[in-house]
Amino acid sequence: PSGTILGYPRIGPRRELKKALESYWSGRTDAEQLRSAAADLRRSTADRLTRLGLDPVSGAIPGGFSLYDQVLDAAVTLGAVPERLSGVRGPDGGIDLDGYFSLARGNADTAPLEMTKWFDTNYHYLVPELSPDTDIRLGSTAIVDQFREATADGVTTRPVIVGPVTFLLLSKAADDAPSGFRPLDRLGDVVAAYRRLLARLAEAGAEWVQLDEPGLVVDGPNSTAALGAARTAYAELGAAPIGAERPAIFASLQYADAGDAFAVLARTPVEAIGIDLVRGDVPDLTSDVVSGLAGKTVVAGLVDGHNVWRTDLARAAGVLERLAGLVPSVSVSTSTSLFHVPHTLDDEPSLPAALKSWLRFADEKVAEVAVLARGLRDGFDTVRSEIEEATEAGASRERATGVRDGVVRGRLAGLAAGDFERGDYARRRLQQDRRLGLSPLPTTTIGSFPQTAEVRAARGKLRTGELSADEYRDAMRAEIARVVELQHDLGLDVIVHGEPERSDMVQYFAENLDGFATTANGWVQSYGSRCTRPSILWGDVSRPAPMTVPWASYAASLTEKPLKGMLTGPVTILAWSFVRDDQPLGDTARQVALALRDEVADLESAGIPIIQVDEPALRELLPLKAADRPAYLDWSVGAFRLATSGVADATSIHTHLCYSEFGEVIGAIDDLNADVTSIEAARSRMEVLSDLRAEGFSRGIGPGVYDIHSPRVPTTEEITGLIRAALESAPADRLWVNPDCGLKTRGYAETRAALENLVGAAHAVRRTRAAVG
Ligand code: THG
Ligand code: ZN
Repeated sequence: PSGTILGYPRIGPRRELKKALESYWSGRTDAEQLRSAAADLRRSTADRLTRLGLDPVSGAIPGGFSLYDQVLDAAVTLGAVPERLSGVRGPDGGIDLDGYFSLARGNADTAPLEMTKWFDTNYHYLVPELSPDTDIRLGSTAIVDQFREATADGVTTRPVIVGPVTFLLLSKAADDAPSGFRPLDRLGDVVAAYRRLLARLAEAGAEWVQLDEPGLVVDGPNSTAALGAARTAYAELGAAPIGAERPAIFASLQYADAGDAFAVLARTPVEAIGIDLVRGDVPDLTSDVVSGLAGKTVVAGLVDGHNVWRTDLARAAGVLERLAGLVPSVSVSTSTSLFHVPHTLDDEPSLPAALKSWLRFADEKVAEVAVLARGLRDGFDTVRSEIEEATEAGASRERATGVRDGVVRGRLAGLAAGDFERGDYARRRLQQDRRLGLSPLPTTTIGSFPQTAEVRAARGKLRTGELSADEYRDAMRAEIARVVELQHDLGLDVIVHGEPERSDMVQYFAENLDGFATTANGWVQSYGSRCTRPSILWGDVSRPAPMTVPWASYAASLTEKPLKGMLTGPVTILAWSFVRDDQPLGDTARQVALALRDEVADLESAGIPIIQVDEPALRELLPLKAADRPAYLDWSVGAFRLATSGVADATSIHTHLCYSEFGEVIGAIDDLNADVTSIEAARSRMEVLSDLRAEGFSRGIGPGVYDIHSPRVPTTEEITGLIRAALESAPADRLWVNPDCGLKTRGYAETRAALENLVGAAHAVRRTRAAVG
C-alpha cells in the first residue's frame, strides 16, 4: 500500500479500554466482558481507519492492539516468563488473562515486572527478565487470533509485534542469571519462535507483518552487538519462503535517525524498511545500499507520531518525490506509532479554532497520511489544495499573536551568566542550617499527598460551576489543613501542603501559564490503564500571576515548622507536554524557567524557606544519539539553574528525580547545584548513592527509603536498614529521610502507616548515633 501508520492509540476515544480493565480488575466484570470490550475497540478502530482512508485489504491497517503493554505481549508470545514468576502459568503451562495481569501488576506473592520508559517518551513498558534457562518458544498466538478476528470482519490487517532484536535489547538479565549473561545471548531461540509465529500468520492469510525495531537506532553499550543481531535475525527470518511460511516483513525503525541500521536492514531479505524522517534524515543511498533495496519498499515516516503539529505537506511531498527518484519503491507513514498522541481533535470543542487549525491528533494524522499516499500514487497535483491549506495553516501559526512575545524574548536575550549561578555552597549551607534548625536525618515527603475522591469531586464541581471559586478555595484549604495536621501528628520535620489543587504536576502549571493550552479529552496512555492529558505548549511562555504562592502561604500559616514549596521543573514541563516544534527546545525551556524563576522569587518573598523544583523527566529527554547528549545536558541543566538561582543563600533549593536509571546523567544531577536532591532508590537498595559519591556529589541527598509504587507498608526495621545502608555512602549531616516519590496515587491508610514507620526509623537511627557519638 502507498500509505500506512505504524500504530494507533489503544486506550479508546473515551478511554474505553481503561474502564474495561479497571472494572475487570475490581471484579465488577468478568473475563468475557473484558474480551468483548477489547474486541469492540479493535473493530471500531479498524472501521475508523478504513473511513479515514487506509486500505482495508492490503495490510495498511496495523494490528498492534494490547491489553496492557506491547513489550509484555511480545514476552508472552515467546512464553518468556521469569522463573520467579513461573506461578503465573496456568495448568497447561500457558499464560492466561490473570497470569498476564500478574506479570504486569504483581499479585499477593510476587512483585510485577519492572516498568521503565519506552525510548524518549512518557510511555512505560514492562521489562522482560531473561536467563539462560528461560523457556522461550511460541507460547501465545493471540496476535494470530486477532488477525483472524479482523479477517472475519473483512479487514486484512498487518499484525505488529516488537521485533526480536529490540525485544532482547529491552529485556534485562534475571536476578538469578549468571554474571556475564546478556539477553542478546538468547537470539537464536527468540528468532526460532518468531519464525514459528510468522508461519502461523502466513497460514492465517497475513500478507504483511510489522516488526518494530527502534532499539536499532539508539546509541548505547549494545549498539554494535544489536546491528550484528539484526543481520542474523533478519537473514534467518527472511530465509523462509514468503507466502507459504511467512508474510512479507516490514521492519520499522523509529524515534531517531536510522543511522547504520538502514544499511544493515537493506542487506537482509526483508520486504520493507520504515524510517523516521521527522527525527532523522533520508539515509545515505550509496550504490551498494540501493542495490540492496531492489524489491524492497522504503516506508517514509513523515507524519510525526510523537507530537501534535500539523504536517508541512509541501515539505513532506518534496521528500517523497526525492525518495521516489532514488529508491525502487516508496510508501508513506507516521514516524512512530500514533499511541503517543490523543485520538481526535473532534473531541476538543473548547480549543481555540486557530490553535486547532495548527494541530493534528491521531485521526487527523491518518487523514494526512492518506493525502500523501494519494499524492504518491496519483501525483501531488491531485492533492494540491490539501497541500496549500497546510502551508497556509503553517503561515498563520507563524504570524499569530502569542507565538512570539516581545517581552519574553527581550528577557531571554538579556540573560547573563550570573543568572545561572548561586552563591558558594558552604556559605549557603551555613545560612540554611541556621535558618531551618533541623535535626540530623531530617524527615520529609516529596510533596503530594493522596488525592481523595472528595478533592477530585470538588475540582469537577468547579468546572461545572457547582462550586464557586471561593468555595473551591475553601475546600482545598480544608484539605491542606488536614494534611498539615497529619504531618504534625506523624512528627515529620519539613512540612508540605500536599498539592490537592493539582490534577497533574504538569497540567496545573500549564493551566496557569500563558503559551499553553490544555485539552478536555486528550488522553494518552502512560502505562497500563493510566493516562495523562499532555498540555500543548504553543506560544511564548509567561506567568500572568503567582501560581502556587497562595496555597503554600496558607499551609505555612498553619505550622511553626519549615514549609517546603513545590514546583515542577522546566525540563519536566517540556517532557510531559506537546512542545512547539518551531524553535530549539532549549529556548522554550529557558522561557519556562524564567516563569518559574518568578514563582520561586514570590515564594521566597512570602517567607517560604525551602523550594523544591522537581525534575523527574531529566533522564527521559536524554537524546537517543550520543552526539546530541552534551547539548541537551547543557540546556536542561541550564534551565533548572535559571529557574532556581535567583534566591538568597538562606533559601534552600531542593529537587526530586525518579522513574529512571540515573547512571547516564549523574554528572548533570550534580550540576543542577540543588542544596538537597531526593532520588528514587528504595528498589535498587541505595545503589545510586555510591554512583553519586563517585561523581563527587557533596550536597544534601534524600534517597527514597520506601517504594510508593506499591500499597505495601514497609516496616520500621526495613527502613532503618535502608537508612543505615545510605549512611555508608553519605554522611549523616547530608542525609535526608523521605519516600521514593509523591504519595498522590496511594490511599491514606497505607500512607499514614508507612510515614509513621519512616519517622520511627529516622528517630531510631538518630538515637543510636547520638548514643555512639
Ligand atoms: N504526570 C505526568 N506524566 C507522568 C507522571 C505524572 N509520567 C510519569 C509518571 N507520572 C507515571 N505516570 C502516571 C501517569 C498517570 C497516572 C499516574 C502515573 C494517573 N492518571 C490518572 C488515570 O489514568 O486514571 C488520571 C489523572 C488525572 O485525572 O489527571 O494516575 O504524574 N504528566
Ligand atoms: Zn517521583
